[in-house]
Amino acid sequence: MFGSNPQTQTFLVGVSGDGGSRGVALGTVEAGIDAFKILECICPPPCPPATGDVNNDGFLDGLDIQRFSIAMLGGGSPSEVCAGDFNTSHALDIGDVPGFVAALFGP
Ligand SMILES: [Ca+2]
Ligand SMILES: [Ca+2]
Repeated sequence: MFGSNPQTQTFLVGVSGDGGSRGVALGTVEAGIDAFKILECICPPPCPPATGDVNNDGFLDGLDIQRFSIAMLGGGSPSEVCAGDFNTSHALDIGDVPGFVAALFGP
């Protein structure tokens, strides 16, 4: 993984093998990359400002607490993450809780 901005992170995946015909590595396999070219970078669209309406029903109320909690545990859709990402970390994490609580109970 390269870069520090999630919008520009790149994942490089490679597969190496021992060349055996049985499909089972019998020893240590070493591999390296001599040259590579980035052909395409697919970045998620930027999130609009977080609203806290995680279940996207047009209201900010107690029903969003459950979806926020589930999304924070990794079970959220991209739109749910965007709706609750108050600290703009591109994920729902503990840093979003103060913003979510303030939005939920604020004026
Ligand atoms: Ca809602
Ligand atoms: Ca966040």
